[in-house]
Order: sequence, then C-alpha cells, then structure tokens
Amino acid sequence: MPSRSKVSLSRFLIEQQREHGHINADLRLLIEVVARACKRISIAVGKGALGGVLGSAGTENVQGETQKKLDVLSNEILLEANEWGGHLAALASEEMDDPHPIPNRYPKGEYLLVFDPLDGSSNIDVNISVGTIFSVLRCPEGVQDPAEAAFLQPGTQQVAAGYAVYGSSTVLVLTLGDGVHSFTLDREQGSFILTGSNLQIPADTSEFAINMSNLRHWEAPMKRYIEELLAGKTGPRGRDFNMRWVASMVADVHRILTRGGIFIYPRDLKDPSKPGKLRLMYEANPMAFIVEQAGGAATTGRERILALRPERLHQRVPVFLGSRHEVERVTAYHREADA
Ligand code: P6P
Repeated sequence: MPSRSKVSLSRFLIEQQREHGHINADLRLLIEVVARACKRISIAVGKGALGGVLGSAGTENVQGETQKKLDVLSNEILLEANEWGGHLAALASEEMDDPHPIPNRYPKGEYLLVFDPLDGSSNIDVNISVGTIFSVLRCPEGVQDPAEAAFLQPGTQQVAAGYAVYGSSTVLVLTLGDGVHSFTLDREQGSFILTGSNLQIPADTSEFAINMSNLRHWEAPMKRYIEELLAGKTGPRGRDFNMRWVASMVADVHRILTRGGIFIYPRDLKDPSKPGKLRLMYEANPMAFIVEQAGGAATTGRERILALRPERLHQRVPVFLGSRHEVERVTAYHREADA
C-alpha cells in the first residue's frame, strides 16, 4: 500500500474528531496511550520463550486463576502507560481485586478504563493467539476518588471499546460508537495503520464457537440449539455447520468480526454459583459493544448484554454473540424454555 494512503491511528482519530466531533483531546490521548501499551505487550508476547516471561507468576488473581508472568507484565504496562496522562480518573483490571486510583502526583481526567490485559493467557505457553480487551466509561459527575461503584455502569454507557489480538499480525480493533475499525501494527514504522473500516458481521453463519466438553452441564435450550447445529442437513436447520474453538475470546471474536459466526460461553451447571465464565465489565461488555456496532447481536441467552446493570466489578455472565440471526434464534430458545 503506497505510504500516502496509509492512515495511522492518530490521523484516523483526528479526522474522526473533525468529521464527527465526538473524540475530544483526552479521549484521543487515551486511545493512543492504550494502543502504545498494546504495542509493548505485542513485543513482549512476540518474544515467547526468549523473553523469559512465559509460565506462571506463582500468584492468583481475584478470579482464583493462576496468573501468568505475561498477565502481570501486561497489567503493569497498561497501568504505567495510563497513569500520567491526565485523561483517567481510575483504572480497573481483571488482574487487580480493586480499582487502581490515579496517583495524586498526576492530574485526574474524566474517563474510567477497565481492561483484561491479556485474555486467553492459558494459550501463551502453547503459542496460540491472545489479546488485550478494554472498555472506556465516563467517571460519574462529582466523583473524586472512583471506587468500584463508579465502574458499575451498563455497557450502553461505554464511550469506546476495543481489543488487540496478538496473532500472526497484531491488529487493534476499535469502536467509538460510530462503527468498528481495525488497525494493523506496522512493525517497521511502529504504528497502527487503518486496514478495515466499518466492519460488518454477516447476519447468517454456518460456524459456531463453543467448548463442547461442557455439554452435559448445559441448560435444555442450549443443548437443543447445539444438537440442531450438529444434526446439520439431516435436522431442522437443513444445512451443515462447522465448529471452531480457540479458547481465546479475542481470537474467536476477531474471526467472527472478520467472517461471521456465533461465539457462546453459556452458563453451565458445573458450578451453579457461577452464572457463566466470562466477565461482564472487561470481556462481555466491550465485545458486545464492538459486535453490535458491527451489526451483530450480544445477549446472555436471555437479555441484551449491554443493558445489564452490573452489581460487581468482576461479575460473570453467559455470553452469546456474533451473527445476529443465530444469536436471536438461540436467545428465543432460552426465552421459550423459561416461558
Ligand atoms: P475454556 C480464556 O481463559 C477465556 O477467559 C476466554 O478468552 C476464552 O473464550 C475462555 O476463557 C475459554 O474457556 O473453558 O474453553 O478454557
């Protein structure tokens, strides 16, 4: 691509501001700082075993999950990158029990950043794509020291959301409420270049993503939906389906954003105390915002994810997202079963 047509992330944000006026200087700085942090994470992930950061950190996060060294490193990269800029009032992360205040030596801003610094990190040691997921909210008026309650806003309140997928290339996918755009990291230049505008998820698909090993723990409507897909041509759907499961949400969602599909992590009765595996604030909500902006749908199997009123920073929800007609169908099955 000739350099004159290369649109960098910075140029994109400035032109969006000029055209639509909804990206003020602080929000532009926030997105650029997060993108730079994702570039640093991409470099660390890309070193693999040579970086001396594979394997376990020997600690557990609030989820009770063993933290990988890269989980901790990625979290530190995002904290360090965002503390000084004056654009944030606080940060929250999968890897930290409580929100992280902006140190008093720095000015505070109007935004809250919540993120999963390295999602799918169980895949790192086996060299499968992982990613960073982030969500941007406004700090409630008059809140000087935002605690957990300040973050508990429905996903419809998100100002921006995005992810970086560290795969064969590093791609940053971003929505600011006006479509979904993708930027590929140019490693020579060290900048993210616009490579996809107004991405759209096809309303129909023949590809589903789910961890089938949990089948016996699913609710009846969930079993019904998957059994129909497996029946293929011989069943009520009248066509064959294909399955993919990377076990890295960012990689699965990126595939769906690129060619369609439905991603499902349903509630299962393996642990009735958990309503699902994925976390609302920094996995389900940002991905739901992106998917809806790309013409897809995202529900808990019963209700729209973005409409949920969060109760806890680290709460979990069931997730059904992707091609709209499939999400609508499986959601209808759950509602029929409830009725
Ligand atoms: P399972 C990764 O640990 C993660 O949080 C998501 O990225 C991924 O979709 C899911 O869990 C995989 O879960 O049960 O298949 O290992």
